[in-house]
Amino acid sequence: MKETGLSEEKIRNILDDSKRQDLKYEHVLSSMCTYPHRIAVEAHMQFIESNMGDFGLFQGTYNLEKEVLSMLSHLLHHPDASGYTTTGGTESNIQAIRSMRNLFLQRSKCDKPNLVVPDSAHFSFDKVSDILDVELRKASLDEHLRVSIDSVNSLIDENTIGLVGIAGSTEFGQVDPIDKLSEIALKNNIFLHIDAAFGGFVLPFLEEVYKFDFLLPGVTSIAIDPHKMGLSTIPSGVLLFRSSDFLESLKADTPYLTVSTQYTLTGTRSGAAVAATYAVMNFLGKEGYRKMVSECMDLTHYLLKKLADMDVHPLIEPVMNVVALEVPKSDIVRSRLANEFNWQVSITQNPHGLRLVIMPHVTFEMIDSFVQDLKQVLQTI
Ligand code: 0PR
Repeated sequence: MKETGLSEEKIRNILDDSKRQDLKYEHVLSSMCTYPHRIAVEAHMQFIESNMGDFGLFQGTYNLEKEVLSMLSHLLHHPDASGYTTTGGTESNIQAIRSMRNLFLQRSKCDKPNLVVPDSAHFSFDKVSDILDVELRKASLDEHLRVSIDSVNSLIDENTIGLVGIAGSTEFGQVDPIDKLSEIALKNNIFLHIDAAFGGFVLPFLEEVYKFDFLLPGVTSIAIDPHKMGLSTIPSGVLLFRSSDFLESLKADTPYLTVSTQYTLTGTRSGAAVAATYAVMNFLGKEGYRKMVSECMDLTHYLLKKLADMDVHPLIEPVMNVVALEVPKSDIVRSRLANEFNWQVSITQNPHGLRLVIMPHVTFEMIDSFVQDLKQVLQTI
């Protein structure tokens, strides 16, 4: 830091310059985030100093958080759910598994607890394993890239604290057979966490019905991220538990704050993101999200039709607005698209493919132009 501060003008120039170096979403087909809704941005700015880590000081924001939790508990079919707003899917997954582990260890003696997750689980579960010292057992996928129930069953033993099911996998946008996972969890008397960080704001608004939430009796917790398809600002995740016992198992005493207990992983938490989520959910309503999801799906099908004309096909029929394509040498294709045409796409690992996420910032024009550029790359690969 310099001894004497810079002028406002100088700082603005530096910031403008840095902002110009950031990619515009108009070139991004790899991200699960997008421009937040303007009403979310407005609310975020209005509550910019609000700290949910000491919510006794910010009673108004705290009431907004309660409203957000209530709206999502209803959406996910369990009005009595308890939880809190997190920084996103990673924190929600850590806290969900931490509570499972704590409750499991309260009732059973066990040296090395393990957790069964699909092979398609987000890398946040590797962090979970490291932080919580819980062994991760990765179940294989079936030909539709959903977790194989036989594989899950084969990995469970007396030290298994629970299972994870994914409702919208990061790479493929696939939904695991959560009804079957729910039955297995109940049969074995273990917990079941659903990672709906991406799919939580998609599945309830699709025409086709997918059972993935608390309607299934074995589901004990759900992660759902407003900062992905919820159009809220970053950082905004939500973690919901079927019963308050889970939350209680995360309790820490905070005697000198305005509230004497905390259940969260972080201390200081953004109240701005809470207000943003409240604002956008109330502004759009279910109708607004249904329209947004339907537009993303129309674009997804438009893209697939154009790609089929070029003999490029998806690895699985997309369930949501995530497309994994069967493309040879996908890593080279990805870097050529970036270097020659300024497109950001990503790749899938297993099986290899080219991955596109059709977020609300994507337009028909973007797809036309991307497909044209992809065609050129594929002709010369
Ligand atoms: N669970 C699932 C299913 C996810 O897809 C993600 C993130 C997480 C958990 C973790 O969420 P947080 O990153 O909010 O903690 N999925 C995206 C991914 O890893 C996150 C992302 C978003 C990455 C935008 C890049 C990007 O530009 O691809």
